[in-house]
Amino acid sequence: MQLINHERLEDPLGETKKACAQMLNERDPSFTLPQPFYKDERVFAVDMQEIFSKEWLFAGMTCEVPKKGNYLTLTVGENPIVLVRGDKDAIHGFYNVCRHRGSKLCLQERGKAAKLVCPYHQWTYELDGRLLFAGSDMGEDFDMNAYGLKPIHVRVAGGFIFVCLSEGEAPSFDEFAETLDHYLEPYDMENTKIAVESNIVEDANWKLVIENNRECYHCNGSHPELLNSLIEFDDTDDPRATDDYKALVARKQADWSAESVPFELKRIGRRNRLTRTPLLNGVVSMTMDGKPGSKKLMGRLQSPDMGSLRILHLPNSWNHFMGDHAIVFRVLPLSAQKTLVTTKWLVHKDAVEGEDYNPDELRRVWDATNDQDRKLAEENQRGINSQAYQPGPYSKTYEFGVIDFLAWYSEQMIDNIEGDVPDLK
Ligand code: 3BY
Ligand code: FES
Ligand code: FE
Repeated sequence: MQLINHERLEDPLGETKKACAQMLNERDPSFTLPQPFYKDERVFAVDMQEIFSKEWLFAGMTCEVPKKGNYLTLTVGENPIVLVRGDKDAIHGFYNVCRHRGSKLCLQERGKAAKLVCPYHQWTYELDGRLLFAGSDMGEDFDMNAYGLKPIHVRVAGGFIFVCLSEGEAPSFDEFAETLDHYLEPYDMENTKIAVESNIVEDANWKLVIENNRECYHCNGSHPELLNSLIEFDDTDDPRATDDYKALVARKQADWSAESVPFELKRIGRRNRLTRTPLLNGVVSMTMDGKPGSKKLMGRLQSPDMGSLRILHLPNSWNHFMGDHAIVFRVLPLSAQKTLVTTKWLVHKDAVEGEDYNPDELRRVWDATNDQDRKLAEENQRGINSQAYQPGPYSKTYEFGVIDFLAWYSEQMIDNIEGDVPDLK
């Protein structure tokens, strides 16, 4: 499928791409990135082409499109996307762009439609993207088959929907998909619903948002609400892990084994990391008082005391699954120094608002945490924008997660740039 037909214009980013690859090749992997990676609109455009248009991205949850005709929209850079549930439970993904004169097609964030009808001149598409109706005067030789919606890659696993805008083959995904299905089986994610959600725009580069999430070095100074439940590390091999933590893990893992829920730390390349970790002793959920935020437990779980199943998907998602509710996070870059962070709190679909859960209570810890993280990322951005900024060293004890994220980012950028700038080497 030919998506872009701009070959008469030279790639205006060609030189920027070469410079990016060179700077990434030369950087010290245990230091923050050179300033342009956080600040410069041209480098941002390269991020959008080489990462956000080529890698798998977390888009939304299958429970957001529960029935045939339900759709969900999002925007990746300049690309509006629509995900729609069609026949046989299939979830289709398309550019949300009409093939007549290019209007955006589905305008709501979520909606339900028997067919997808363009608001401009009512061209009408089947849920699988075929063009069904194009007015009455397109001429006799008009070929309806040539004007279907442009598809994107879509994968569904464990209740998550991922998309990839790559023009050719998408990167491999099978191992992560199988792992997600396995780890999320106890939660029956198709039968959950969004209790409440938030969208915040942070005045910071998307990588600063992810870097901030990949360490808890800042937690003590910034996150009193989160530290009512969260332990600052999640691995018995972590240099900070105490004997008490190791003993707690051993006890909880015995309980989790009895419920047949996975807990092992699993890494898939550097892109994905999954692990179940205990919350503070005596605490079962990320709520202000540590008690369940929803009385109805998720899926087949019998105990609320499931710790937190943490799932990382680079470049744009981290998640916490507890016994009573789950919190999913999606990061979408808006410009070099603006990023949309969407947080969704999910509960069992039969949980009754006001009886089983109170959305205002459910969201309190992570609303506070998100706002604290927003301020940290924004101040980080302000300092980086200064002419005084130069890359600084990460702590290998506290910030290895950030080092890993940037190792993934650098490797993907260099590989993907080499794929489309032939004379790079
Ligand atoms: O996602 C988390 O749980 C936390 C928030 C702060 C640090 N990060 C690892
Ligand atoms: Fe969609 Fe005209 S642009 S029908
Ligand atoms: Fe934080």
